[in-house]
Amino acid sequence: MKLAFWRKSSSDDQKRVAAVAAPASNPLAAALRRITGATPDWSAIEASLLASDVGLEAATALIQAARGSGDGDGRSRVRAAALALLGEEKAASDDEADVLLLVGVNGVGKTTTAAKLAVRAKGSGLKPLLVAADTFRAAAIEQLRVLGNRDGIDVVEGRPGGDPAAAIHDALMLANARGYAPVIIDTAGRMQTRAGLMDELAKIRRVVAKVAPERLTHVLLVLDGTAGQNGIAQARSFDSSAGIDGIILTKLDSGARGGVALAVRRELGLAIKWIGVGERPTDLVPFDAEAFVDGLLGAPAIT
Ligand SMILES: Nc1nc2c(ncn2[C@@H]2O[C@H](COP(=O)(O)OP(=O)(O)OP(=O)(O)O)[C@@H](O)[C@H]2O)c(=O)[nH]1
Ligand SMILES: [Mg+2]
Repeated sequence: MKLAFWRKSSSDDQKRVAAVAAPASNPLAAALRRITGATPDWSAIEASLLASDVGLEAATALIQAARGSGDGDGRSRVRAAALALLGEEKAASDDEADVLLLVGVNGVGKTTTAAKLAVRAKGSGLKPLLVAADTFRAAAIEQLRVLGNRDGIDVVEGRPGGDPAAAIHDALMLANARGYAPVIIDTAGRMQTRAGLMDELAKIRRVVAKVAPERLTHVLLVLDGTAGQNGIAQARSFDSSAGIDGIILTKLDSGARGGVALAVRRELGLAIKWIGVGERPTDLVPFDAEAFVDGLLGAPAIT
């Protein structure tokens, strides 16, 4: 089944990505205009990158790469370096995943993002299934049920206090029988430091591989874009326990300065798949590196 198209970014998506990437009052664009010939003011550009939450490591790497590449003005050099850092588009097969398992610490946006993904899939003519596998809290199951009802999406509910893997097992059997895809699984928030909880994630992954071996499964780590360096530490820990296939960066609309995406990419080496840009069901867009970098750097200077 061809699933990739629901993740393709439209021009409207690209505008939204660019808008959340843009730092308030765009100091970067201003710094990038302070260019005299081929001698950009690198320290001003680095300071602006830091002010946009790019982080010291990524900012240093970007400036180094941009300085080293002799071609073009400051903006185009920084732009090329940022795009290289964000990496090439993933291979097409990467976008064919039809089981998406959302993991992350408490409150980052897993449940609402699961619903947003389903809305997007449905809007593209697919038949998504939501799975409420956060069985730790009855309220979490209720939350996904309400979102599913609101958006007209079927939800398989785990039993409060029950084994999340059992709910996932049932959901995948149903999906196989009734042709649901993608299957989007919401899990409980967990501390990355709690070994038992992290083991459970590994178990869930094994169940999915067993029940639906023909379905490509991706574990997506949901990170709160406003959490900064803390998010990076979470990601390392989740990756070693469950194996992370990609990142969903949420809340870029609320206080996070977009540069955090570059920090995440640089420090984790994991692809950002989606970004959350608000609280409405449609406020999730595919991460688009070019649109993002153009938003971050501002419009090119008119010369
Ligand atoms: N502004 C904004 N708010 C968001 C975004 N994504 C999620 N939220 C909000 O973040 C809050 C927590 O979202 P949930 O989806 O319940 O988070 P969770 O990770 O499932 O939380 P737990 O199940 O408690 O671990 C809610 O108020 C969401 O509306 C986003 O992209 N932008
Ligand atoms: Mg939740």
